[in-house]
Amino acid sequence: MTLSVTRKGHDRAVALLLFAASVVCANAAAAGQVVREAAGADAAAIQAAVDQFREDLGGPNNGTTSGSQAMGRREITWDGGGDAALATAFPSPMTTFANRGAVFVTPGTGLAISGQPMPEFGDLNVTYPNQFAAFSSPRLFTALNTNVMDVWFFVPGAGTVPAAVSGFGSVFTDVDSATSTKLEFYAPDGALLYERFVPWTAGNETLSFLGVSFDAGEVIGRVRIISGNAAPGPDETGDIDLVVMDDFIYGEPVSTLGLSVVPSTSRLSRAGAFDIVVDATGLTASPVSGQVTLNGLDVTQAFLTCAAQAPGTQGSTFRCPIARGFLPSGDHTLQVEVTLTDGTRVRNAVRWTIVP
Ligand SMILES: [Ca+2]
Ligand SMILES: [Ca+2]
Repeated sequence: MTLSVTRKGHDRAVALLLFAASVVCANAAAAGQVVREAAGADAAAIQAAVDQFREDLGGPNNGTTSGSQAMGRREITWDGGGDAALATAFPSPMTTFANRGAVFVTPGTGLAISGQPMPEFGDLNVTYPNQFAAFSSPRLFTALNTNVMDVWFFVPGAGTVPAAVSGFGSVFTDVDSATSTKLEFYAPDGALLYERFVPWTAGNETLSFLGVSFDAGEVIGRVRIISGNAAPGPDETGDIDLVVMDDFIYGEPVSTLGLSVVPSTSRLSRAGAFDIVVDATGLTASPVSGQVTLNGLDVTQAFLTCAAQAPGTQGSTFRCPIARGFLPSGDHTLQVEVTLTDGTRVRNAVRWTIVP
């Protein structure tokens, strides 16, 4: 879209008809989360699910390349330093991987990467090397004195520009319970988009994988990881299920800075009218082009035509009124992406659950 809206041309009825046609098409295409998961005795048991998830996100693996790349994904194996590396603890927030666009926060006392002198967290408990196994050898990851941590996304680099991704997945080791280990996916506006337990399998030194991406345009600003039902430290006895993490795999982080959409992610009554407001006034450079999608389908022209006719559209704030009953019941995701004069892009999305 061109963000300088002209007010000539189509009348508002045409705009709404266009938008309506887009909604009908987009509704047919509505999907949502794509889940890849597996659990088993060894790396081979989850390899296909991991590879399918990588394919969902697309390539290449952008490693530590600074800035948000046009395509691809990021991965963290924790294996830098190799076999000789010492077990290392980090304070929260842990910014070590900000160059890959991820910062870790925990309510516990910190986070740790496993290593010598007793790999697989034998430093936390001497039984753990017989409990846990690596997917990518040799190092693993955990939060300390808690089973809870959050992954926040930033534009890869200094970790100062908030960003969002299209999907996130993690490998876990030794998930023994169907309800101990979970991923929660939150939109940039803070609303919960989806949550799912990580698949389990009996035995020790097993591996599990859960990866979720979104194909209707949703983006994730934060992932909460609940890893097992207790903090690492004790022996795994009784109902305790200790779980630690290996590889993180996630979509390329794209800045959300200065771009917002309301209504935010929420339930909306079909009986009510509302205005879609896209606010791009906080962008750090001038917009060059952009795209609006509804449920994954391009509705840029319809949205701009609607906004051009509506009161309340001025400068970099775009308003499109939605009449009562206009959107069918169900989930609808509106995503806006803008390319700036400096070549960077900004992207945000909301999901409305329309209820009767
Ligand atoms: Ca590893
Ligand atoms: Ca366990």
